[in-house]
Amino acid sequence: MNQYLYEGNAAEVEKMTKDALAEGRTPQEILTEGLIAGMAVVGEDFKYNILYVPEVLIAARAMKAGMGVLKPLLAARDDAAIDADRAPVLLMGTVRGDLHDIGKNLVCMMAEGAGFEVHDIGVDQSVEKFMAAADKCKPQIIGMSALLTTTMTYMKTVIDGFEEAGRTDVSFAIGGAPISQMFADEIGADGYGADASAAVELFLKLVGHID
Ligand code: B1M
Repeated sequence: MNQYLYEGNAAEVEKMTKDALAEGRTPQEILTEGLIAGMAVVGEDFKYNILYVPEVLIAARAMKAGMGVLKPLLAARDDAAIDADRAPVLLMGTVRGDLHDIGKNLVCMMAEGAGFEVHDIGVDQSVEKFMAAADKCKPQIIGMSALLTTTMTYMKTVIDGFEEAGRTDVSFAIGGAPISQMFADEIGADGYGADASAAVELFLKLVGHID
């Protein structure tokens, strides 16, 4: 599956994801060892100019084909999920200037599985767009994703924007490959998730569902 993902063969990645499920492998194992591991190799070769943007885009499409198969399973409410009638609202988006959405989409799927009502506003989102969306869906948590060192700084712009508007009724959670706990502390975010599971754990803590 790693190799097919690297080659951008979406049909094979989709088929192998289904086959792996039929063999009894868990969605988590397929995600981590099949899809994410394959994309890590793409990321390395991208860094050293062995692969270029078009090839990476095709690999991303193959990854999304596999994620499409896993989505109903990852987003299915798990046993420990928050009661549906008390579902806290999570607003998620990738920040302005950044078009990476695979990690954000994964976080959204797993948060749904934990019982959150998820509003995903997509990529390249400005502080104004986050505010307009927050007016509509009234989130307890705003989750922001950034994959570029040039866009991660925009997370502070969003947090400052809400603070300047006196909107302190919302918690901010952040994540993405270049993000660290130190950066989260520096920009005044309420927490950082290293991966989708850690992000969901953080969301549950922020709404007081776990300690
Ligand atoms: Co981009 N890209 N890319 N890219 N790309 C990176 C990020 C890069 C590290 C590659 C590299 O050089 N090795 C590099 C950034 C370098 C840097 O900033 N230091 C890079 C670059 C440079 C660029 C361009 C500038 C390239 C160019 O045009 N010259 C360009 C920028 C476009 C833009 O955004 N304006 C660009 C474009 C693209 C594509 C469009 C081709 C494609 C994105 C397709 C898409 O997302 N729809 C792409 C891809 C696929 C990657 C890599 C290869 C893979 C990213 C990915 O999907 N990983 C990436 C290399 C890498 O990360 N190693 C790279 C899989 C995903 C499951 O992991 O997104 O990390 P990740 O998400 C994780 C965690 O980070 C966390 O949970 C997820 C699940 O475990 N998480 C959160 C993520 N968001 C969270 C939010 C939370 C909590 C946790 O909220 C609370």
